[in-house]
Amino acid sequence: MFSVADTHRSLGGPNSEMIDQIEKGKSTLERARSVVVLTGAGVSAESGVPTFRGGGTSTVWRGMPFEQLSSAEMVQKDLPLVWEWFDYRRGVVAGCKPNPAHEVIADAQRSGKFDSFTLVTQNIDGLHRAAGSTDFIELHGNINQARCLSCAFVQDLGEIPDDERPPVCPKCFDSMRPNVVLFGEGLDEDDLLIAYESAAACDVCLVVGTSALVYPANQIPAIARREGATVIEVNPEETALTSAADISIRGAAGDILPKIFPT
Ligand code: BV8
Repeated sequence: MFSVADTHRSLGGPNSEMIDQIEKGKSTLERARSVVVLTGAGVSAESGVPTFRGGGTSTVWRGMPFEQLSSAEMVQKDLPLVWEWFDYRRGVVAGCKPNPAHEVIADAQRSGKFDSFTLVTQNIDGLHRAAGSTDFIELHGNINQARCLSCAFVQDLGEIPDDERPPVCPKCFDSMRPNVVLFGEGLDEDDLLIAYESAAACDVCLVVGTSALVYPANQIPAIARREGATVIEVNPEETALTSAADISIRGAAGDILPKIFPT
């Protein structure tokens, strides 16, 4: 009895390679005991959140590349502009909802099918939380929070009037900045250690929607591979990771993830 996949494969159609990769990804996850999922901006693309580098272009706003706007230097130079940039992006994200990729990842964590399931995201959009994921690592922080420049007190932006920019810390009255990791800033050491240790211990590292260009997040699949894990990539485009991935599925996260996670 032929399956569609067998038929396509036997005909050597244009998608036969992709069908093979999907089947391999699916069977790998079915056998997996310990999974790390690393997501980037691409996992939120189908929710309407713009990526940073998709399609070979880089995000520019008010004539400046996003790496310049989202930099430690800009916080020193022009904090009000940093707040305009992040308020603009919060406005874009506010209208976005999780897509099937976020939902499948949240379901997989809750399913109990894996002895260990660690989600690590580079995204600051909060859509994994909105989809029901819990206990995951937001390596680059969260767009919906502010942090005091002096005492590091963190407050939800929902508690701060939109016109209070920069927000004033309720504890020490200094100015607050977005609670995100900017270019040129170190990541939270504890978060990074957990992410690295999970990667070193997992048997499958699934990398979804990242160009794999940003350090140190891009070390996570490298550590997993070095310690013997199978690395699966899901991305419509080739990336800096593709040549090192064991399985590389050319496709959109919202389409592919429901096909490869065990139901
Ligand atoms: C640090 C928060 C040290 C802010 C972010 C030169 C060489 C190498 C490294 C460096 C260098 N110069 C500087 C560095 C270090 C720098 C870095 O890596 N720069 C890069 C650009 C070269 N890194 C840092 O500065 C980090 N800190 O190194 O600290 C240190 C230590 C101690 C003390 C001081 C310093 C901090 C990095 C964190 C920066 N903050 N975000 C904000 O959001 O504004 S990173 C930012 O990029 C976002 O978080 C984003 O998620 C992240 C990574 O990008 P991606 O997620 O991969 O997004 P991208 O658009 O690139 O790709 C999207 C992909 O999705 C594409 O491949 C596309 O094909 C795919 N896609 C599209 N649609 C879909 C899809 N996939 C699936 N389905 C779809 N439907």
